Amino acid sequence: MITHSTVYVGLGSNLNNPVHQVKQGLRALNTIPTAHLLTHSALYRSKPLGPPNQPDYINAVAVLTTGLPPLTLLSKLQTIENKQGRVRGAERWGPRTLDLDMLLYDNRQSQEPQLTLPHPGLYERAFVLYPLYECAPDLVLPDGQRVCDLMQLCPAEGLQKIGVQTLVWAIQTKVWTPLK
Ligand code: ROI
Repeated sequence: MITHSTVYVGLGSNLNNPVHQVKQGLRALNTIPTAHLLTHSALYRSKPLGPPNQPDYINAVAVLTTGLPPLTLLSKLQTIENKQGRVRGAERWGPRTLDLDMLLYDNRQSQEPQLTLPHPGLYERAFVLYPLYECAPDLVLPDGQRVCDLMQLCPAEGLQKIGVQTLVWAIQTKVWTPLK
């Protein structure tokens, strides 16, 4: 029997037209074999966490269903980041064209060197919690914490919703249709 897992992915960009990078990233997620984009949040503008002398970020969260195991999916995410011009090994917490963070993979908890699940930044980052809540208001994390409770403890700190969902996906055709 094929089982499908539910995966939450955080997207972030602050270089080379970040809105375009995030939308392109959402489309690319849907092209991963055996992965389907179920929904995504609005796009949000956020102040940089890390060195302040970098542009604001655009953030979003996507929800995927996939039969790929976590590390296989991780490598697909890294391929997408690379295709969108990601340069690794640059300044720590510096600007980037596209970051795809695996936030949650079902209820898995893992501390592998390549992948920590849930993503350790999930618990206190407004630019993750608010779009995550938008996708799944009833979500409970593997340790029993509710996303809605974490969000209430986390000030929005200049987080700005910049658009409603701009893409819809036709299930049979995998064709993206921009909403008017
Ligand atoms: N800051 C914001 N606002 N959004 C991000 O996606 C983001 N990603 C990062 C660092 C550099 C930590 N800061 C960020 O990786």
